[in-house]
Parts: sequence; structure tokens; C-alpha cells
Amino acid sequence: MLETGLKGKISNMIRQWEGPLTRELLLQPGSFGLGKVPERMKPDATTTVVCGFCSTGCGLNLHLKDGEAINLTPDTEYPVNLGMACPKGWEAIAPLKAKDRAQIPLIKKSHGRLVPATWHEAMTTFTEKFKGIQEKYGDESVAFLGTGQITMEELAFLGSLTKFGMNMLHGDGNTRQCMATAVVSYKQAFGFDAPAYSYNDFEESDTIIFVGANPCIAHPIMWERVHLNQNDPEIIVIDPRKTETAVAANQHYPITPKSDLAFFYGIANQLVEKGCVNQEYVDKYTNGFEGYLEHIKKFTPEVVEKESGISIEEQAKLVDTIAKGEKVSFWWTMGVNQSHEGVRVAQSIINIALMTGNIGRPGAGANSITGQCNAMGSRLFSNTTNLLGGHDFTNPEHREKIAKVLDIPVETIPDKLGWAYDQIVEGISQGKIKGLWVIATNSAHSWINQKGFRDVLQNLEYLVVQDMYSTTETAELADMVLPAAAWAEKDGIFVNSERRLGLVKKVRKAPGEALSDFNIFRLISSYWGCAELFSKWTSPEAVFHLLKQCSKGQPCDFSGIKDYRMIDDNGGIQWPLPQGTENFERERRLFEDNKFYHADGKAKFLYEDPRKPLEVPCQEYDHWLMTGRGTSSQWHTQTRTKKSPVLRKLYPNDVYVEINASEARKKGIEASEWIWVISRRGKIKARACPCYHVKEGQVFMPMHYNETNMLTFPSFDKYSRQPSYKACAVKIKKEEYWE
Ligand SMILES: Nc1nc2c(c(=O)[nH]1)N[C@H]1C(S)=C(S)[C@@H](COP(=O)(O)OP(=O)(O)OC[C@H]3O[C@@H](n4cnc5c(=O)[nH]c(N)nc54)[C@H](O)[C@@H]3O)O[C@H]1N2
Ligand SMILES: Nc1nc2c(c(=O)[nH]1)N[C@H]1C(S)=C(S)[C@@H](COP(=O)(O)OP(=O)(O)OC[C@H]3O[C@@H](n4cnc5c(=O)[nH]c(N)nc54)[C@H](O)[C@@H]3O)O[C@H]1N2
Ligand code: SF4
Ligand SMILES: [Mo]
Repeated sequence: MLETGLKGKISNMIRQWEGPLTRELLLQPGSFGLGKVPERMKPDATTTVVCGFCSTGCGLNLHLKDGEAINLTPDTEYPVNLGMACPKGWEAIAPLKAKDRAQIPLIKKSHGRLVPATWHEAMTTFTEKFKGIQEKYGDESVAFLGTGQITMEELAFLGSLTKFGMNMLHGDGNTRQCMATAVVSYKQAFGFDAPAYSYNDFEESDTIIFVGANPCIAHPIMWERVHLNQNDPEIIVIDPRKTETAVAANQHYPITPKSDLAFFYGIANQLVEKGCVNQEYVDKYTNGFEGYLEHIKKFTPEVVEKESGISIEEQAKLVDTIAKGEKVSFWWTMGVNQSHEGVRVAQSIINIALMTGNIGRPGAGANSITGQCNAMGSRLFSNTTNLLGGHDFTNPEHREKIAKVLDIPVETIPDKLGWAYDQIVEGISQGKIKGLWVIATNSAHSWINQKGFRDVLQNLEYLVVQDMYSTTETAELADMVLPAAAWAEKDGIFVNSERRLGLVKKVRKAPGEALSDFNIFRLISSYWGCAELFSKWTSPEAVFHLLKQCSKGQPCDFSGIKDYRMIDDNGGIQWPLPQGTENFERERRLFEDNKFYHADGKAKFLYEDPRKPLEVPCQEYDHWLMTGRGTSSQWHTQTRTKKSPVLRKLYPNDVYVEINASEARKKGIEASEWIWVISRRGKIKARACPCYHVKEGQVFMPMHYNETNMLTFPSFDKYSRQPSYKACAVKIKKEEYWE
């Protein structure tokens, strides 16, 4: 208790470093102390914060000296990681000290170069430019692109400032690239976006099925939790590639890319024939089973073999394993979400869990693993795909409720959803969007079909990028760069994959004049002239209390969390935790009462005929290109991980392409040799990595190098609008080839 008490005290002291920032304060010289650390106590102690990379949400003990984080160790008490961390977690401080940290606002001048400016100049220009565009082309001509990597309070501020204060309608986030499919599939099937599991399900399961997920690389500490399983579980991987996870698994089904839907309908069909339906569960707790039963009949083992390349005997083995399993859990990630029909694929997995009654029990579930540290915060509180707290913009009662909690006029809340990411890009292309504000995402690397995207950006009249570095691919294209404080330089909440609210704390000062995204939003509200709407948004914790009220009565209700301190003392707290909850378990799963969130309390079977992707290999472009995570030491577009000399040693410098080793031999391609990878949209050079992870006719490239998205094909799931990053057609050539 002494330790947690001390931790709480330290975090309170630390929070005082950066008080609420207003225009008035900023304009009074010296009062805020930009560039100098405000007077404060400087403890030499240890405090716990959640990691700012992946959605696992590990607890890291940060060791402070003179008030500055100098080192870290994974927290042995934190219920997520139990003393473990992956290389990124261990190296989390290094990226904060990088030389190219954005330290001062930059504005592009007529000569085309970005030059330093004061915050006052930047805020005045920001307001003039975006207001000017809105006056000329209409309010909806300015949009924003956000993230799943800033705090829940900051996401809520961004989504509320833009939509309630600045009259923007269109705004989306990189969560679209990542989780939109899971969001829609859960909403349709369960009535709310609710990943139901807790990580101890990894330890309870007897049959663990990973679909399009490579946790060895992408979620190493979840993978460690699998290793803590005492049931000698059968581990199964369904992935076209023999990934690191597949190598370690008991069974691997290397399906043809994008054949998941037919595959799972076929597996379901055979489970029905084998008598594995839990009819009582289906009758009591679900809708739509009869139609589904009819639908899957045509997916015979022969059809499935043809579509997926998995033999009838292998299919039978998988069916048998699921049938025998008493606690079967399904875990899916981007191999499912990033697909032209991802929503239906996710639901084909949910359907199997429902029909076999593998849901709401320890070690069971149809579980979407999330990606970024705060993907869950973004999903429910960013005002992009829903109104704060999983509410509906189109529902007048919901708008009333939120307006009342926030104490703002209800008319300020739009009554419709804005555009999705791809629609915003299309809007720019058609000249409907002229101003764009990009926050904590590096679109000019991560968005699909980069050549097309970069061409489209030329149509913008003004591009503002708010990032912790001024050197990202997107910042380099910007008309203005706003320097942001990073993880551990500010307070707030990240919500992890198992719905756990975890605390991030300010344990170091941001460099130069960089401000927390929270304070940048406060400043903008002040310069824009809408600060009175946000008069209660004085600090992250004040916003946390507002969001608590927004969540009340929703499945994600966390109004029972008293304050940040309570989160700190409990090692994070999972939602739901409604007001008045006295005692609660540290690890909890949803649906144990078999009640789902649709009005009738039942879950829904959803299904549809599979469709071919719009681009598949042909005679000329004869290979599938798959993309994804390369190593556990690389994070996305590498803006952060490449700043750590330790991490830099753990992954290849140059972009590489995995190619089947027999095929490479036939083509005379040697390991590490530069080869061409060519799609209809671009051609790039990559170092060949001959291996047996991919089959002949398939290649794989990590997303961490900006060449990769020069090749990808822009197609989208029609329900979630998530890009299908994982499959397009390419050809490969030896280097001497030149067109
Ligand atoms: N080290 C590291 N960890 C990360 C990240 C990172 O950048 N670096 N990013 C985080 C984020 S935001 C995310 S979203 C997660 C992503 O985590 P994962 O989804 O686990 O990682 P990916 O490598 O993108 O994709 C997973 C697998 O999908 C497979 N796949 C491709 N096509 C298909 C298909 O048609 N069907 C099936 N079944 N599988 C297919 C790929 O071969 C790949 O092995 O990782 C998180 N963790
Ligand atoms: N081909 C291909 N492309 C993909 C994928 C794939 O599998 N294949 N995966 C997709 C997925 S799942 C994802 S999630 C996206 C990720 O794509 P991005 O979001 O573009 O990737 P990041 O490199 O994480 O970009 C985050 C940016 O935020 C900055 N930043 C970090 N912390 C802060 C902060 O506190 N404040 C501010 N203002 N800035 C901050 C970082 O410096 C960085 O520039 O990529 C997608 N793109
Ligand atoms: S597994 Fe994820 S949350 Fe845990 S230390 Fe690694 S990057 Fe951080
Ligand atoms: Mo992601």
C-alpha cells in the first residue's frame, strides 16, 4: 500500500508540471514557462505507466532521477505483462530523446521551406487559414485525420473541438486502417463494439486459434501469456504465411490469401454435420441461425479445398480439433480486418464461436486483438465512428445526453456521421476538402496506394501536421508542423485490447516548446473562439470525469472509477465498471450472463457470399503481395523505433521482400540481392529474403518501409471501409530488368 500511495503522490506532483494553457497565459511572457521546466519537486523514485506502443498495454516502471525518467523495467505486479516487456517496451525512452523531435512550430513560407514560428504565429495562422478555407468552400471543406496513439482524453478533445467547436463534419483516424472491421462486425453481431475477453483467456483455453494474427511479432507479451497456459493447449494458426507464430504452433493452415470466408463457412458446415452445434445456446441467445445453416450448406469440403487450398483431410483435422475442444478461443487481427470482405470474415469466426457455445466462458470467445496503445479509446471516444462513449450521432436522445454532460448547446453536435478516411481522401481528390489537419499518424507512409495519395494531397490548400517529430514523411509535406509532447510527457488514459484503462503519466518535460496534444487543442479552442464550449476541459483528469459521465449506461460504462489514482492503484481497470461497483475482479470477460447488447439481448448470425478481391494475380502480375509487421522491434512507419540504436540493431536496415526459397533459386535470385517488386501502381527495389514462410507465387513485405505502400491496391471493405492492405498482385524481377 505504501508503494501505491507513493506512486499516487508522485503522479499528482508530476501532473502539476503543465497546468492548463490558455491564449492569455501564452501571451503573458514567461508565465507558462515554455522552454523551461516549471518549479516542481524532483523526486528520485519509480512510477508505473502503460506502454505507448502496442495495444497489449504493458505496465512499465519508470525510474526517475531528479524528476526525469532515466530508465525503466517492466512491472511485475501489473496484471497484463506480469514483469515482461518486448524490445519496444524496454527501449521506450530512447525515441523521446531523438534529435529530430519537433521542438517549435514550423510554418511554410513562400519560398517553400518550413521555418520556425512562435506558438502565437502558428495559432493565428492555423485559425486564419482554416477559417478562410471554410468561408470560401464551406464548413465541411476542412477535415482531420487522427489516431489511436494519443490519450483517450486527447482523442475526445480533438473529436469534440473539431466537430462541436470548429464546425467540421469529416474526421477519421488511423484506427480505420486497423480496427474498423472489428468495430462493425461486433456492432452488427453483438449490438456494441465490445471485445469480450481478458488476457487470462490465453491461459485458460485448451484450443487457441489465431486467424490472420502473428502475435509472436505483433503482440509478444500476449504470446507470452499463451506460454503460461497450463492446459497444454492446441495452438492453431490460419495464415497464408508460415509466420513465427505458425512455426511455434501445433497446426498451421496456409490458406490462399483472402479465402477465409469460404474456409470458415466450410468449417462451420462440417461442425454442423459432426453434430457440434450447441442448440440450447443457439436457441436461447442468438438470432439468425436457421438462415446461416442454409447459407453454409454449399461450402462442401470440395469447395473449400478449391477455394482455400486446404485439403479435405486437413479440414477434417481442424474440425475435429474444434469439436474436441472444451474451451476454444478464436483470436483474429489484421489478416482478417484488412480485407475487402473483412466484416463478414470476422463474423464467420464469431458465428463458429456462437454456434459451438464458445463464448462468455473462460478460455473461449471470438476475440479481435487490437493494434495501437489506445485503439480502444479511439474506437469509443474519438467522435469519428460514433458519438462519445459509443453513442449515435443520428440519435436525438444521444445528442441530448452528451450535450447535457458536456454542458454545451445540443445544436453544436452534428446529427450525422462524417466521412471515413478513404472518403476524405476522395473528397480531397474531388476538391471538396481543401484543409487537412493530421494528428499523430504518418499518412504519407501508412495509407494505401501512396503514389495516388501523395498526388491527391497536392489538391490541398493547407496541410497541418501535429507530431512529435518534424521529419516524418507527412510532416515533410506540411504547410505547418505543430510540435507535440509524446508518451510519458503527458497524462491520460490508454485503453488496451482487453478493455483495460491504463494510466500514462508525465514523467519528463517535452523538448523545446512542444506541447501536449491536449494543450494544443486548448490553445486552438482559444484562438478559434470556441473556448467557452470547453471551459470544463481544464486538464486530462477533468476530461476523464466528463467521459465517465458520457459512458454512463453504455456497455462501456466506467463511471465506477473514482479517479486516476484508483486506476493507478489497481493496475489498470477494465470497462465496464458502473458506479456503485464495490468489488471487482482484476481480469473480467463480457457475456458471462449470455446477454448481448441488441435490444432483445441476443447475438446475431451474419453471413454473405464470398467475393473475389478486385485485384488477384494474373499472367503478368503473377504473385500475391502480402504486407504486415516485420519484427517485434519495428513500430509502424518507424518514426519512433528507428531512433533507438538498440532496436536499430534488431532489424534489417533496408526494405526486404520475403520470397519462396525454391522459387528464388529457380529465378537465380540470391539472398539480400536487390530485386524489383512491381505492381500496377508502382515499382520499387527491395532486398530478396528467400525463405519458406511464403509459398511459390506469394511474397511478403513489412509495412515499416515506405516503399511498401507504393505497391498496395486501394480496395475497401464495404461495411467498415477498412483498406485491404494484405493482398494485391505484383511481379518480381531481377535487378538488371528495366522497363
Ligand atoms: N512489432 C510491432 N508490433 C505491432 C505493430 C507494429 O508495427 N510492430 N503494430 C500494432 C498494430 S497497430 C496492429 S494493427 C497489430 C497487427 O498485428 P497482426 O495483425 O498480428 O500483424 P500483421 O503482420 O499486420 O498481420 C497478421 C497476419 O495476417 C496474415 N494475412 C495476410 N493475408 C491474410 C489472409 O488473407 N487471411 C489470413 N487469415 N491471414 C492473412 C499475414 O500473413 C500476417 O502474418 O500489431 C500491433 N503490434
Ligand atoms: N501496407 C500496409 N500498410 C499499413 C498496414 C499494413 O499492415 N500494411 N497497417 C495499418 C495499420 S493497422 C496501422 S495502425 C497504420 C499505422 O500507421 P501510422 O499511424 O501512420 O503509423 P505510426 O508510425 O504509428 O504513426 C504515428 C505518428 O504519430 C507520431 N506520434 C507518436 N506519439 C505522438 C503523440 O503523442 N502526439 C502526436 N501528435 N504525435 C505522436 C509518430 O511520430 C508518428 O509519426 O498503418 C497501416 N498501414
Ligand atoms: S508488448 Fe506492446 S505494450 Fe508490451 S512492451 Fe511490447 S510494445 Fe509495449
Ligand atoms: Mo493497427
